[in-house]
Amino acid sequence: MPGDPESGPLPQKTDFSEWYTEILWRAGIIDNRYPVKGLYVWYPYGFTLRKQVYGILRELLDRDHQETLFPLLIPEHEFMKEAEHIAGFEDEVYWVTRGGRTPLDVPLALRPTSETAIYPMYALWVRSHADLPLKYYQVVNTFRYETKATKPLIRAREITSFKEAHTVHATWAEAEEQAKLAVALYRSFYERLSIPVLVSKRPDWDKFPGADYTIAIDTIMPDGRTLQIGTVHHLGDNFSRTFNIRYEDEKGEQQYAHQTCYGISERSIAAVLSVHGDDRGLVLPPQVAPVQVVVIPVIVGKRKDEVLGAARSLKERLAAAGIRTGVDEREIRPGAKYYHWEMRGVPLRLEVGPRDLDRGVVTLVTRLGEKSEAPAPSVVDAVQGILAKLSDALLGKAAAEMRGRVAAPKDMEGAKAAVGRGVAVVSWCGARECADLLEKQTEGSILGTDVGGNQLPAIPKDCIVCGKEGTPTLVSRSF
Ligand code: P5A
Ligand code: ZN
Repeated sequence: MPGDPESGPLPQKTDFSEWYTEILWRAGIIDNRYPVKGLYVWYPYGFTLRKQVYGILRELLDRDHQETLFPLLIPEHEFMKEAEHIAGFEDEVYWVTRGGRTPLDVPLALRPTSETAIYPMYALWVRSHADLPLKYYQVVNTFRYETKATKPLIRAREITSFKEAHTVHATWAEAEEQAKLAVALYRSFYERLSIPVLVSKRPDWDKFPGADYTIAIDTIMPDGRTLQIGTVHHLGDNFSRTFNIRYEDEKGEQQYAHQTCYGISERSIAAVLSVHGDDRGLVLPPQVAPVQVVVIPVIVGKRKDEVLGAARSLKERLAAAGIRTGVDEREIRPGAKYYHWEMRGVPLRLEVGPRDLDRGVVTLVTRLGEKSEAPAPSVVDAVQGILAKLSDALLGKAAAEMRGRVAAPKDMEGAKAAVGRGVAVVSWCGARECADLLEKQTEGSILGTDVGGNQLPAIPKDCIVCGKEGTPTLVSRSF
């Protein structure tokens, strides 16, 4: 059973890998026992969390994008059209080659991402400059035959929650503008999850296959490794030339379109669990917690009915105010109930017992351990206030932790130490040889160059390897 309280203490979060594996099933998020490597099952509680998280993502996208849905299967001849794209994904594609016992005339790829499913259709849809810009997105499952160690939500072979947006524009500059808007959108998404991020431009050798450039969003996990939790790609006219996506401009001439695409997966949920969780389990931001408030009737002796009645009416009042509330009426010790809901990350616990009833108050305890009391009649206001402050507190706490893991080392030895704990910010001139040496000596890899908005510590301008003028560059070990 998910979250069996008899299953012993949760590993300390200092052993992040153990903690992560345990918390997923103990808190009822993911079951990793499905008999295909890299495929995982969402428990209902985890699925509800997913719904909340993707609700925020959809809300942000729906302001100026439209949702659509394309097929899972891509014919081989479309998939094989864009040379760089193929080279980047060829080793990761699952192929469907048979229908029943009959070999298929055209082998079908399970989409590892949907450029080659979507763009042949865009070629039919885009006719004139009046059709542009076009901004569509879909939330689908994609398949990647990952060869590195698989990990639930982080490196799956079936990515179940792949949000991919694909936009089309008249000019390169307009596509660049869209890439900036997409980065801003992802920034607000992660702010709504109380997750601090680092935004950087990936080095050329690490960009998305077929893109002009890639901007990545990363966060730092509790073990100091970075996790890429979103990417924005400027595709230039590379795909439009391959798939013949053209529009008629105002002068009546045919022009190739310019494109962007950007994606987020269930790694966003891995980040929520990992960044905020602690030694007692999950700590879910109120914005996305499936249960925001749990009411615990503290039942002793004769006044059971009275206490239960009060707990239920509290729940009704909170639910009526739009707060996702549960009551735990099970006949077990209050301590066991506290443990149960703490593990699942419920942001706020309300306790009502005979003494609270007599005094006309409710006791409130946040998941961060802050205890307060509110007069029963004004409990809805009190809860709303506490939940709002908790979101800010979680972001503040996580941002401080991240700042503590981003260092500006003086020399290569310092850079290596910084990479061991998190991210080193060093100056790099852009030369591949300097990158190779930097990566070798720090035992890390270049995440990317600063694109601003990261509040990085100040560093000298000269490349840490060769001394020529460079750009602030992030180096880390990544998932
Ligand atoms: C952008 C959307 C793309 O595929 N095509 C459409 C572009 N980009 S990407 O960088 O390859 O993937 C987007 C994000 O998906 C996450 N991700 C994964 N999550 C879980 N399991 C995986 N195996 C996996 N691979 C990629 C990353 O967060 C990535 O930024
Ligand atoms: Zn250099």
